[in-house]
Amino acid sequence: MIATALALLALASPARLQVSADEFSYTLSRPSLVAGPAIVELVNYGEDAHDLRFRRVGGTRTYVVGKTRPGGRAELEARLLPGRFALWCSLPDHRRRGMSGTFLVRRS
Ligand SMILES: [Cu+2]
Repeated sequence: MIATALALLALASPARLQVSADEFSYTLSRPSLVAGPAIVELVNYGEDAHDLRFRRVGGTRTYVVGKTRPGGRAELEARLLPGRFALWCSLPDHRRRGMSGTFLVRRS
């Protein structure tokens, strides 16, 4: 009974991914998360503004976590499909300077 309740609780709570930004790189809290509801949080530890965009490889939708000032944070709730996602900062020149990466969304 308790196991069932815990399983339901696990299903109800979204997966979380924290992405820390700095000049000029991202650090991810985990390399993969389970498909379904997710909260992606951008935390800016840098001295410049940064944002976060990500898209599933082969997908068409680009998710946007808006520009955050130094010390700021922002988050986005989304329902993610399984696959590999590419992420990047859209501020001029930041992607080329190293602000990009990938993460994996795996089937539960
Ligand atoms: Cu940036």
